Amino acid sequence: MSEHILLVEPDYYTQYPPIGLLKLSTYEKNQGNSTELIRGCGIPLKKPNKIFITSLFTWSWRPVWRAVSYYKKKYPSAPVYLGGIYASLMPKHARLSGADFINEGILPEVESLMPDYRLRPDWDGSIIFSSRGCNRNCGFCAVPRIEGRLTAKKSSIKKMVWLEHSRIIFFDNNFLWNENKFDIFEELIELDKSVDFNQGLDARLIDEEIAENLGKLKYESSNAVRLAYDTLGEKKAVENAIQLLSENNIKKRRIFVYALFNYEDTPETFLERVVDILNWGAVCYPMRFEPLKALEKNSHISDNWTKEKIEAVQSARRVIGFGGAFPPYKGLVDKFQNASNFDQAFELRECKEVIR
Ligand code: B12
Repeated sequence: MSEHILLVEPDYYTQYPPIGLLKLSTYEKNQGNSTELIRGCGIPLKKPNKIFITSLFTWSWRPVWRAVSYYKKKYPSAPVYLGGIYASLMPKHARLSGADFINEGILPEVESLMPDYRLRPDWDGSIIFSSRGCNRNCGFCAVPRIEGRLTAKKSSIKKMVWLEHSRIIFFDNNFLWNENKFDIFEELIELDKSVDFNQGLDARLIDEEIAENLGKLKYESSNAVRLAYDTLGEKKAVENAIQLLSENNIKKRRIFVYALFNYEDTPETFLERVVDILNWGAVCYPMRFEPLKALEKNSHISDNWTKEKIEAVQSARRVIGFGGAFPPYKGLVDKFQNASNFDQAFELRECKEVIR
């Protein structure tokens, strides 16, 4: 007998549709079941036989708990399944929500299915994992814990693109490690939709051939490619990648470089990376480290940092930055470059007009 499955996206802040649930919806429909998607605690059109709740950042656990207890109370006979990032990283904590089943990690059987975008007709972008996992084992990243080493390497993504969508968004953790990437580049060039490598590209893997392919793709307006400069050990690789991209049709000002801070760095080594990025002509996007199992956002302060110094970076992003980033505007470059130390670099005496 066919079942009705209620898919619940808890009402935390999110910029993307609940892609895991949309894949589960297709899976369930293929089994002859019906589905409906609800955000937060609402009233479904039909009484569900099963309830699937997803989760995202660990610090967004409260809305997840709220959803579990709301639906358990409303439909005591329907089992509640809880999956997603928080459930995978903190299964013991997630169990305390009262959910009947906790799903850790991904579900390989739904991974290659077209997400059921009919449930989100307002959304205009095909979200694709052309691979899962990552072969690097960076201590600040949760991916190896949830997904392991690079797996599920697709050589074609065409069938994962929804015809009506104008953009393609890759959630891959390390797109360039997939040996089938050139087949995917070919498809992307043919598809001619705008592309977003949402999680950034590994600068250490960018060579002439890859830069040439990246240069042939269409990107969204403000930024083209995102890279990361997490430690000073990556200096040469990031500089080289920016250079190669700029020789291949991608303007330096359209390259966003994430600079991790509040991890094992110090304020001074962070400043060195900020100055490097701006000197290379790219946009610097400071990225505050959050521990893998943080239950509160913005509360962790690493041994080398203080609350005041972190606040100085965040204020600078707000006051003299643009959209939280530092573009290589002359005033900004001069300010950071001429500072003799971190405190001077992030002091906010000048007004925004001077920086521009
Ligand atoms: C896209 C993304 C973003 C987007 C926003 C995502 C969004 N939805 O709004 C952007 C780029 C903005 C972003 C920002 C950040 N991100 Co981010 N991001 C991701 C990424 C790539 C995917 C997250 C996602 O949406 N997944 C959708 C999921 C749930 O769908 P799915 O994976 O297909 O689901 C499968 C399973 O989970 C399961 N499943 C899911 N739901 C359910 C339900 C049931 C019932 C069942 C049975 C199964 C199931 O089955 C599915 C199919 O296999 C992950 C890394 C990753 N590979 O997952 C990091 C990740 C979530 N981000 C992370 C971090 C640290 C950040 C930042 C803090 C970085 C920073 N320092 O600034 C910021 C914070 C932003 C904020 N708002 O607080 C960490 C989170 C760690 C944590 N403690 O929670 C992750 C894990 C990456 C990492 N490197 O460690 N991020």
